Amino acid sequence: MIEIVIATKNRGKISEIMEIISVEKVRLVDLHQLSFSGTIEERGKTFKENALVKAEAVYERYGIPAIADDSGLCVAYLDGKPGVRSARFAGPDASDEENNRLLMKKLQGVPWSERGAWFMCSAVFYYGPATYYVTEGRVNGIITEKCEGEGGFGYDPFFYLPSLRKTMAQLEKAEKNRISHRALAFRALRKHIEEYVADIATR
Ligand code: ITT
Repeated sequence: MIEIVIATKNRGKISEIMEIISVEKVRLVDLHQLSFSGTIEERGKTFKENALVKAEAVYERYGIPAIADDSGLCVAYLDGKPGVRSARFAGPDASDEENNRLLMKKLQGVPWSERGAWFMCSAVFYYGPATYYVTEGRVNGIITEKCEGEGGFGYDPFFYLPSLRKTMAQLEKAEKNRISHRALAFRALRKHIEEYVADIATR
């Protein structure tokens, strides 16, 4: 088995990534299993930069290939914010509830037609010094005024998908993992991981 680390402690992401990129001959371990302590500073201006920082830091620490996800919500009315600061929108250790409350406050009274938003995800597979692949995924939606649904995490209960007539939190896990920004980014990344695994096997 080839071991690959998922360079995150976000349990919502871990469970989704595990399902999206299960690859034969690969054992995925997360940072909780490795008892990773410490923080990785996310100072980048883009999702890609931050995903790369996370994957590289974890690769350097453990010396095994790492995959990372940097993702967030971009709201048109807020000029693309919270964007890369999505996890810290309401403050450094903000909970999902606090972030959602701030989002509702900022969008109070904003009409439906101006509540367009999108989720972005950059995924990185880092498997050698300065050797990596980056992929991206995006999904468009509208920010609701009331939370609906119990699934997912983060901003999901407020992210409405017009084509499915449901919020992201109302989707079954498998359905979210078919259409989400993370699904799109990691499905594209999975091809590179499979090539890497096939390459190792022939050595
Ligand atoms: P790591 O850095 O350890 O990966 P994090 O939660 O800090 O975990 P990010 O910096 O990438 O991760 O911030 C992502 C935030 O964007 C996340 O906390 C949510 O608030 C939001 N987000 C990302 N993907 C989401 C999704 O699928 N559904 C709802 N909210 C999401």
